[in-house]
Amino acid sequence: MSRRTALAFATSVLAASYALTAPPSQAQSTRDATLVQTGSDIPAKWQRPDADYDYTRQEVMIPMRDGVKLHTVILIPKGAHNLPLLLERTPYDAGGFSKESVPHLRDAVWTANREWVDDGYILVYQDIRGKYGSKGDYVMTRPPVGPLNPSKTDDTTDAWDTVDWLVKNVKQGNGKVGMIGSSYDGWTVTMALLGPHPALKVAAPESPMIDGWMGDDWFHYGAFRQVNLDYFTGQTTKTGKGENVARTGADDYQAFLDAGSAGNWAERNGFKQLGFWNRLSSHPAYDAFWQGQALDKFVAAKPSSVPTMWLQGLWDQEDMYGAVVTWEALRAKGMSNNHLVMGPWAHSQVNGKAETLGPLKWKGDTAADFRRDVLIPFFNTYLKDRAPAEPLAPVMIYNASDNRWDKFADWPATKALTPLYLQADNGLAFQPAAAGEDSYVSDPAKPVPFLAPPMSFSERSRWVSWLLQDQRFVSTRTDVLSWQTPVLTSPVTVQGAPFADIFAKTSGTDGDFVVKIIDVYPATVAEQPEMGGYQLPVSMDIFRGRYRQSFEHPTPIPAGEVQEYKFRLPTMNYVFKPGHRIMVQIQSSLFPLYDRNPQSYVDNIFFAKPADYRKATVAIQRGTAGASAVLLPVVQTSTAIKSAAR
Ligand code: PG9
Repeated sequence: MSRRTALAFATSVLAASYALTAPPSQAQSTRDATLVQTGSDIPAKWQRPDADYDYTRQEVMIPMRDGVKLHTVILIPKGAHNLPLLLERTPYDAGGFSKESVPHLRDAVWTANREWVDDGYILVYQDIRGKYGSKGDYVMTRPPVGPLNPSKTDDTTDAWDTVDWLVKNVKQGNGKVGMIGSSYDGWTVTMALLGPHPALKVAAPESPMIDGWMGDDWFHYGAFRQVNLDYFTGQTTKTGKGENVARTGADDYQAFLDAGSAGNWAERNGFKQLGFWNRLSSHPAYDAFWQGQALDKFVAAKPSSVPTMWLQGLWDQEDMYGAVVTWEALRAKGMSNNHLVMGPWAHSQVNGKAETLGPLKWKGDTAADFRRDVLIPFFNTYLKDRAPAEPLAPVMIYNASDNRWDKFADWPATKALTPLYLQADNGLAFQPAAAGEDSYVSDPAKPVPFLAPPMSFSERSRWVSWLLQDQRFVSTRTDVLSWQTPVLTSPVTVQGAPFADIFAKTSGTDGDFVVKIIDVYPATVAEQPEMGGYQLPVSMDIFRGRYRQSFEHPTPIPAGEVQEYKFRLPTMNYVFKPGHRIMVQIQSSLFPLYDRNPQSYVDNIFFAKPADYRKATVAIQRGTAGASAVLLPVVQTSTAIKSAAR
């Protein structure tokens, strides 16, 4: 470097270091102001230019009557005029229901909503109180205003206030609103029906959570569904998405066995901080707490005039109970425009693709076809004054055996229940059996799994199809008893809700009864070889024995005395085909989905102690003294079964 260059270099370094050390005000005054940013680089509110978008996305905070504001996303097609609004209220992040920064509305929404976009709807998603972007307190499936909810607001008033705001403020709307949503969101639809705004013209509760004790998410006839423990933390540890409970091992069967009781699992994992867990675990029986939020009773007490389509999957692994029972309650009240649809679907599958379920394959996409041909035309009737191509049947239930939709003017197709009796030598027939019993030892240390271990509740594909699982994985266990008909020579058609009517004695003082109605496939099936001999559950449920006389006031089972356990099983529209057999299976656990019954009576099973869990010998009765049977709404009977009866 020459001397001159070296001097020039030194001067420039000096100048630069002066500029760096000079006070900012001086730097700004002597230099271009765009060189320095004084505030945050993030604008207070980013306005996304939407010139290339075919819709506008508005996020608003809608005020409720008590001043609490609910975060609401409104998607309006550009150029919209006189369009109806489709409203979904959710605890699952309204903002996430559509993608941002996606210029075409069809691409921004999820599968089921594309068809509504195509038909011309304004889509509205709202976070319910206390979840995600909404203000206020969150209460799990907040009970209606009344003894369990002393405030002046609930999801009925919040839906009313939201609809009111929408029809007054969304200028592109036609003043008519339809509500839709599955599961929890189906619960919010049902809540809206308890006091609907006049602009709410049509509703579709899909797999709605209606009675969490009888047969929807939390319990089935008093047996607790431990899969909800992750749900409690997911929903109630944070305003947004909470976490699942941490696992120290890969197998939930072992993890829940090691925990002992559900209460021990919960409390070791910090659940004492969670209000809903504390309330639920203090009310194991069907007392005022559960009765006071059973929505079928509320809906039937004050039927709305809003045309409603109650939707549910035939193998719905989460909310199998509510839709059909509420439809029945309204039907009993003479409500017209009350529709029931049961598809060959798992939970919420109505909103996805439904070409298959477990091992079963349907003709086409039964969910997309249904949405296009039935659901959207139903909404259009009331929101667009567009008459459907053909009148809608009051009841549509998929017939999985014949692979088609069956339509009914009324349901069940028959009110008569035909007993299918357990027989000696593991037979099953429509004619009463001679007296006898079949017994097994139920050991809480080795409960019958609901899915073959190792298993994890988070394995989605196994979870959505567990109700269709081939039961051969347990039917050789000594604590699982099976009875089956001879091979059928003509079809047996069952249309309605069957009942389990089991007479049993146990050496314990409490116990659970799991009853399954199974379609046993022929030993070989040419069209689908993997179905050879398949034991397909068509209807099953669990019943906690202490509730055999009263759901509200449980009582110990007198050890060694025959008792009757009678309970309704999930609805069927099913044909047992020639070449198949009907099987009934009984066992005393379905673990870890359901918590274990200690089999010795304790006040609150959530907090049973290790010493309370005891083996019991369970004897299922046959014959005149206790003729155990499943009671089937049979509309067509196989003579083969009758003649084969012992
Ligand atoms: N089955 C879920 C649920 C509904 C209501 C309460 C708790 C859980 C759901 O899918 O939303």
